[in-house]
Amino acid sequence: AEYIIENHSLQHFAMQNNLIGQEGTDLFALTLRTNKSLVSLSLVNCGVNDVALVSIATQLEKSNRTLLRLDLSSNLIGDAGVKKLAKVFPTNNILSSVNLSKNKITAAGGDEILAALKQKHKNIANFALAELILTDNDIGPVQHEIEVMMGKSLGAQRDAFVFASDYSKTAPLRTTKVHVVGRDTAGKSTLIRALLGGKFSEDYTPSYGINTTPVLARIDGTPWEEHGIKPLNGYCPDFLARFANIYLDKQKRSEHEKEREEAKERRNSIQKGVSKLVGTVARNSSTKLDGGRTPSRNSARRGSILRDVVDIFSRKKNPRLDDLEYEFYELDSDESSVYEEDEVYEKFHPEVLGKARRERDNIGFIISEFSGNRMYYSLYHAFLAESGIYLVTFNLSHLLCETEEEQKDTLRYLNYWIKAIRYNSPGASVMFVGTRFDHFKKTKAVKDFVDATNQCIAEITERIFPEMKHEKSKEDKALDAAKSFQAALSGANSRKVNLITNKEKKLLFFPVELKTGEGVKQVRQALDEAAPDQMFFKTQIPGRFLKFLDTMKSHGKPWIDAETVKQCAAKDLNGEEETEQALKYFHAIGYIMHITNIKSFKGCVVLDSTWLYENTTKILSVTGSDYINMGKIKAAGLNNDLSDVISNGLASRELLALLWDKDNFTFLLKYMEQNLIISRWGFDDEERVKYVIPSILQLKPSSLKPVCKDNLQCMFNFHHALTLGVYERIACQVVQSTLSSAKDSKAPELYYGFSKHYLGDDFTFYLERTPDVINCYIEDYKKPPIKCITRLLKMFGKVRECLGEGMKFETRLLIEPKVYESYESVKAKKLGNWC
Ligand SMILES: Nc1nc2c(ncn2[C@@H]2O[C@H](COP(=O)(O)OP(=O)(O)OP(=O)(O)O)[C@@H](O)[C@H]2O)c(=O)[nH]1
Ligand SMILES: [Mg+2]
Repeated sequence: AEYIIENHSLQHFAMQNNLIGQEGTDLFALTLRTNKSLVSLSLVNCGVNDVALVSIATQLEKSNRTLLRLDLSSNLIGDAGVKKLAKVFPTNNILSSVNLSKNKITAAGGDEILAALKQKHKNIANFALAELILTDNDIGPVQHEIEVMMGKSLGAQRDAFVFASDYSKTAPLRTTKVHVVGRDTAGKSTLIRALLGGKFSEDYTPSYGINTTPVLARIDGTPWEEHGIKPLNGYCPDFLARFANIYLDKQKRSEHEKEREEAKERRNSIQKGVSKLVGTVARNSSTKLDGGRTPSRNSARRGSILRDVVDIFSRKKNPRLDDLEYEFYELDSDESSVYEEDEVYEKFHPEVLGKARRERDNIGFIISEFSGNRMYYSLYHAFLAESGIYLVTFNLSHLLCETEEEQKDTLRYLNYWIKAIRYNSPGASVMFVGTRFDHFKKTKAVKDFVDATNQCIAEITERIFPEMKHEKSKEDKALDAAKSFQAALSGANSRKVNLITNKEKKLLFFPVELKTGEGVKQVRQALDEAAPDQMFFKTQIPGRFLKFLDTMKSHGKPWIDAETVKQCAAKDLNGEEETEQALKYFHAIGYIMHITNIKSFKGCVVLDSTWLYENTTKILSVTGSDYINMGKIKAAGLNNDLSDVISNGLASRELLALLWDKDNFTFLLKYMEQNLIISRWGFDDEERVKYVIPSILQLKPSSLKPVCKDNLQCMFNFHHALTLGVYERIACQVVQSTLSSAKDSKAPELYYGFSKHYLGDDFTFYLERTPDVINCYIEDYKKPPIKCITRLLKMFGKVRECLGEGMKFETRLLIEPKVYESYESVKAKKLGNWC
């Protein structure tokens, strides 16, 4: 038992024929109090007596909210113990199966159980108990009554499942994405572990690529739980159960409303007898004291839900729009059910419903950690979401206490991420988390450090959104900056990035101390609070959306092409428009990836995004051996190929084929090529096909400097919006154009952020990346140099197709020392040496 107290991933524990005694019982009770993963506990023939049961039941009544199954058959339990356990039934809404057969229960115990069930049955939404085995006791006729009672509650659950499987019913899934981003060693993995209630570790293991964990958050600020959404199986029961649960909830609500109505009527009739004056006073005071605000809140809520619905599902021909009102649904609707009733009941064990019950009112977060390692950054674009919450994580001591280089680096990463968010996710929320607050606390000047950090974040946000103007009131600069940050975004884009500030401490960031867990609760709560504001969080989606997801998943593949998506949709959804809505929705909350920007995969759906992360990052992880099976590479005789990747960024087709599984090789290769992450390399005389990967190139030798002829220098200025990945994609694009347009071109010389290119004999030029600008220096030309820029602009256009319209820049050409002019006017007026 000591072991299971500590082991937080243990789900099942079973023991037989083993006398546990008093000490053992106490340990099990403690386990039920502290362990947050135990789902089933079985103590068969272990001498469990009334005293033992009382202490177990006390935990089930008070604190445990995970246990679904309890098997105590063949023990020494009598009426006193059962009396206590029966008390659990009306309050614990998780426990769904209890086995008490072969014990010493009599009619008195049976009466207690029956009374508890009756009480519980009234409260149908909380009814979890689906199985109660009492055979081989001495209960008498009451046992039959208990069975009838149990049958009724089962009927309610069954109805709920039928409801859930119905096509047209709607419910919100209450799910949103959380992206945890920041530089390496910022503390991202540690933060996620802390949010989940895990243990702190001093050890640092770098993360590779993107790691996704679906979790459930209870809104009481306690640690989050990992959620069992498996990418390719177990999907539908989870979702339908959640749906079923929401139905039960609605039913409960309507019961409440009925009760309230009745109470109101009673009150009214009493008031009629009282004098007018007294009546008015009574009404007024009751308005203030209790439910006075409720009606207006209700109608506001209804309004907002309707607005959501109209936003997302507004289709003039939608015949079901009336149904979307937040109302109670009749069960005997004549809509055809997606699943047959019996099928539904067979498919879903009551346990599933019990599990879903734990999720009610909870929030689903799909947490993704983006590794801080720079080689993955050019990939991230494809995985950033338009909506959701960004946790921008940084290490406080890196930012303020270490070497200047370290500080600069930390700032660079912060800048990078703010840019990326501005660029890719104009609808998102941003939250800054500073780790290692413990480091600060040792010093006396904690407040100074905190202020400095705050100022730093205010400056970054201001710099990246230069269009914002704000009056700096000396007192509250920080919050001012936050406001302007928001205003700037809403001005720059129609959607608004929202900065989640630390209201409690009046800061722009959340300091945390992961070693002790201090501050983690505040982060959790802020996320819980921010979740309902996220796009699609409250959106009511119809059951058929989930059926559509199930149908797509049933193909058992990590991705399916546009044609197959269409076929699935034809089965489950009403037309193309609805298909688009469903795909957009599931994409936004992170259940699938709907590819829209890549030509040959347009409309294709990646059902298992983890699979895509893993495969696409594999080739970028060549230096970390975790992803890559070195033995396999050796065995295939591809050792040299591997070193070619590491030193030159060139991967052979054979190596890629080895890393990626055969069935999906073509898909992944095309995906990478069309996303401009890799590019066919056709310059060597070798017959073997190779691909260049600009994201993993080495830094340039310091001796290599760009050479510029006739002052032919041009800058592509991104004005604080140049994110990693843009330069790499341009490099890919130039490699492609060089190959396709000028057959006799020399191979480009590529480094990280720097390259030399030859476009046949026509042009020789350098590209160089600085934080906000990509510079081009023309070394030699046989045609008017302006043509080189025109060709480059075309390539930038291709990159924009891939990255989206958010990629904005200005092209400025040097016409005399220190004087730049726009591309258009240089061309029109033939300025400088360009034309
Ligand atoms: N003392 C202390 N150590 C911390 C704190 N936060 C993180 N650390 C340590 O910092 C190190 C790096 O943490 P990780 O969470 O693995 O870093 P990461 O951001 O996930 O890094 P990558 O996965 O490489 O991008 C670990 O050794 C942690 O123990 C903190 O608040 N206090
Ligand atoms: Mg990590």
